[in-house]
Amino acid sequence: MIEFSRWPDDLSRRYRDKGYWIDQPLTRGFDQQRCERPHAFAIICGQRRFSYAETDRLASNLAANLAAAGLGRGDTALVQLPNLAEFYIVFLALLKIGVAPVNALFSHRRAEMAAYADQIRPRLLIASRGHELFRDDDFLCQQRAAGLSVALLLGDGDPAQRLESWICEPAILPDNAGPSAADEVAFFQLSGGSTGTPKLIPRTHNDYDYSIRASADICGFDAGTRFLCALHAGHNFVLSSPGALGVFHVGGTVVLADNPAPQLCFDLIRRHAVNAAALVPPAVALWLNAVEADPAQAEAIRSLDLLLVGGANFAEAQARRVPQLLGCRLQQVFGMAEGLVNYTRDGDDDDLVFSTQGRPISEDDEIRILDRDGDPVPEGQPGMLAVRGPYTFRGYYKAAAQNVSAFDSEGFYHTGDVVRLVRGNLQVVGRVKDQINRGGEKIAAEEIENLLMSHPRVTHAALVAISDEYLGEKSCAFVVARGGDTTGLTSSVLRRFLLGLGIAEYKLPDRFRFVSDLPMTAVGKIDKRRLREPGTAQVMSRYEADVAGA
Ligand code: J2J
Repeated sequence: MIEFSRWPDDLSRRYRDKGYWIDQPLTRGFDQQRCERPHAFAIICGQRRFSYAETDRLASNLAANLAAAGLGRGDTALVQLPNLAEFYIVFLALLKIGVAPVNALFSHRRAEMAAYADQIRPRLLIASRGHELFRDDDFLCQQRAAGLSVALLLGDGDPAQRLESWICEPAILPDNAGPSAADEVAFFQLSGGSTGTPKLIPRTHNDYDYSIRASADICGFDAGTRFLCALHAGHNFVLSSPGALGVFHVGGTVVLADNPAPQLCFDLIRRHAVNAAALVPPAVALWLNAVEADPAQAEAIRSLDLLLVGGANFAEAQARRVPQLLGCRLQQVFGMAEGLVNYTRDGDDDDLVFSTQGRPISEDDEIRILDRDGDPVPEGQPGMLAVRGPYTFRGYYKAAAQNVSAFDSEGFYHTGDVVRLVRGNLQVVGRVKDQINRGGEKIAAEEIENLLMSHPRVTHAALVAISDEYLGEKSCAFVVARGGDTTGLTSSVLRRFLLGLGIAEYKLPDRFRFVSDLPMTAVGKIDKRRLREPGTAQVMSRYEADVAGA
């Protein structure tokens, strides 16, 4: 059994009584559709199409082969796959035998993978030879020394560890194999983070399945839904809001794209009559520009009925262009891998849909919008968002110290987002967490600052957001050189240094500024407010000094 912070008994009882938690495994939705419409397509991936029955057959083979290799309930897995059907086959297989995976993003590199492995100590690793980390066996050898027992690689030459072979080899699941209990950890979601090391979020079958069922309902997904997944399949947004699992719950089809580039996606939309998609704001901008430049493209995406947009701030002016140019409905989503997900609703008027990020899934999502003293702000005023509810986690995995600051004594998770209430909907207006949101990709400032300061010639570093027309935010690192000597210490030297440490490329500072010292607050912390461009994130600044521990 995997240790994690549970909901207290009174809340668990309430969530069951209200029918949110139904004590079924996370494969429930898929299993039901596999019985009801075995021949319907669940996944389209390039030229390959997988019916519900076929997907299940392959996932069952893999599950049984893994069980025969001694893997089962209570074990963990580190998984890193690109947007291929195998991602879902593996996920379903692991759920079937109670192995809890971390699904790393494909952009993650050695540093992130090692940090996840350190936390979960995986017995199983599933990855692709196409990823630079798995071109040789270095990382695998390290993990074997640390307790890894099975490694399966997509595209490997040796059939014994070739993922495709394990998926295709028919096998029968032994009677004693099965999913973990519904109130136990089904898998770990990734936190965007705001501290030094990437953190993991335990998600149970009960809580995640509820968020998926409710999301599919709110977004009107049904068996006719053909959903384009163009962000990484493991990201919480496209996995569960309603995402691929929402599609499987209703018997629709997931169409996989490698990335959100308009040419690629428009072609997939046209070929497969895609009617729903989910994007981060910079990708929406690409789509809008493509149609504006060539209005004939609008015809190619005529089937698209619904575009879900979330992950980062979406400018109202852009939002208004979505129906005009793309000819589809817009639904804004403000969600987080930690739990809480908000949607604008069908009945919302245009102003609400274009200018707010929606309201929570559940009437039992308890929302508080707080001022610096922890008191509720007057209605309509910006404040820090805290939440407790049937699918919001109760603690990061193995992170007792961080949980103390992220949760209050009543178990409310303090999200680090600054929001205000607009006619019952939330509008995201800023952030107090020390994070950069680079077009939906989250960067924990502290993680990069620590790595920069591990360079022998750097004494201090501070990473802050700078505004960017396309991504919304980019990152700028302020660096103090040892002894003030910057000779030969250039941006490219530091970028190479960071790359050498094996971090994902999106975390590399977009800009470096070498300074002789950094401004300090009265309590001796770096005063990031003074490093930011004037006018950037003013709302955030109002709270930041207090949160920074003044
Ligand atoms: C502004 N900021 C937003 C939005 C998330 C659905 C959709 C997105 C995520 C996600 C997700 C935002 N406007 N519409 O998990 O299920 C910022 C907030 C939030 C953080 C969470 C889902 N939507 N954000 O983006 O875990 O700061 O999840 O706390 O990656 O993204 O990031 P993440």
